[in-house]
Amino acid sequence: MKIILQKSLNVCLAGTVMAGAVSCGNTAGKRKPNVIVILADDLGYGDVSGYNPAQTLHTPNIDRLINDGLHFTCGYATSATSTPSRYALMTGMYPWRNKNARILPGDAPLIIDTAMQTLPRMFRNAGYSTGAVGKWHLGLGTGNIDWNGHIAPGPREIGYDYCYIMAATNDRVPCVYVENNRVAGLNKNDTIEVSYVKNFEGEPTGKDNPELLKMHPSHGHEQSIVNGVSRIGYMRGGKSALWIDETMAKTFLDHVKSFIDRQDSQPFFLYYGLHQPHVPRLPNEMFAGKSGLGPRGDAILEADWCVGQLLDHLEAKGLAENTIIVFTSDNGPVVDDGYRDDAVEKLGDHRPAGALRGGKYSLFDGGTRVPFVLQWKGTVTPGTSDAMVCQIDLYNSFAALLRQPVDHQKDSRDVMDALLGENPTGRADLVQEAQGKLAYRRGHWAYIPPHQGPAFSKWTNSDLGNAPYEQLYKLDSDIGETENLAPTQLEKLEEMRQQFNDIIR
Ligand code: NG6
Ligand code: CA
Repeated sequence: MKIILQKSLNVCLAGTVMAGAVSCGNTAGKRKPNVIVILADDLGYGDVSGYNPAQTLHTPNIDRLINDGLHFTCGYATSATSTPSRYALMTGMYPWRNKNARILPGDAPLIIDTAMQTLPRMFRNAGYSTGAVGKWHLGLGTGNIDWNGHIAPGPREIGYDYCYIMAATNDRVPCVYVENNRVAGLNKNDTIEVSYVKNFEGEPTGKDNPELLKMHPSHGHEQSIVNGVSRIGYMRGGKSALWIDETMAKTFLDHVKSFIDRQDSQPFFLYYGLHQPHVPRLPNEMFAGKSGLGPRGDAILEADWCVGQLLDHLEAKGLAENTIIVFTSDNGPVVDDGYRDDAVEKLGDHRPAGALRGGKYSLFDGGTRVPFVLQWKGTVTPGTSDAMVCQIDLYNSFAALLRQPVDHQKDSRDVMDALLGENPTGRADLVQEAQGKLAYRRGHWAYIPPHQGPAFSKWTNSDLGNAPYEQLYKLDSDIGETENLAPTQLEKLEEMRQQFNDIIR
């Protein structure tokens, strides 16, 4: 298959570019493939039924991607939280090289240098039209944003032609959508004010006015109230533009579809940041009560529906075969992430991280090993791959596929042959990050250096991976990282420590 594929790409991509389309040998007018990256928020390795056929939660549409594509058993986010993980995806650089790549508040400045070569810019250079819809969480502006004016820099200033985003997370203010450089639908006289320091005079908060809440916090999340849910941060005004959590999925999906519908002669690259199943979990009534697992499970069903709607749309437009879809998640799963939403009570036998240890925020594999699927209908043979691939690799992998310069200064690796199912190994190693702390994976081995901090999070009820001693696990025989081999496998330990230090120093 490799030979056929390489040949077709050579013919195709080295062909004459005419009005943005590539003339492809005798298939004149055939275009470069469109590329869509769907990034779920806090979806775990065990949350997708295609990865765990025995589980009760069914994700039939993500399973469509799996059945018609290649799914990776060792697909990674770089980080166990959103901002750093998205930073790596967008830039191809390890987030721990940038001290600002930590969970950002909703009024944080953009943390990507606007002069940097980014994933969307790489696509743009290859002749693509680029769009970002959904969760952003990489900061906007340069500090002191005026939410009533021109909001920049943001996605458009790092390579996206179009964007329709939420600034940070669905539990952080401002609870409005930003379309290109403005708050969408904002009425002129309806001024928005945002603060992460203090409340605005006379405005209710979750802390002081719990009677106004339809969903109550379990920890944090007790500041401004929007749509009956108290959030992180304070905001006032902007009533004309406030989002409604229950229609957020449809809103983003509609903008995804209309972005696709607007495309003409150019191929497109679309980043689609799903907001589910991040807290607060308020899926549309279509999904309420449907999973039996409470709002977290229902939100996963809603995310799955979004994927199905997108696939149907591509099919209806005749784009199913010439579109590469990568589906993955920004970090591992969490059950209680700050709201009393029944996720713990209704979890039953469901294991969001599957057999992996830890979850969101963790240095164990459950923090960063996530569902990771690539579908390219008609080109990539469906199946399973054990190759290690990471979201950070999308930059150099797609650069190589599209005959753009591969940037060897980046931490991104060209693993396109693994992504297409032609190489069983993928990247040699990966530095994983959780809350600013690092761990290291090479081959089947996982190494966690000594870290200060709690071993266990009582808030999220999960292992964080901190220990005052070194940890070494052999993942092929111990996927759940239960037996620390550091005291016995001294040679391996020394090798792992050395290789890890060579990268981070
Ligand atoms: C934490 C929030 C959590 C979530 C997370 C970011 C509290 C107590 N916890 O600080 O709810 O918002 O930040 O999640 O406030 S992420 O997926 O965007 O990284
Ligand atoms: Ca996340």
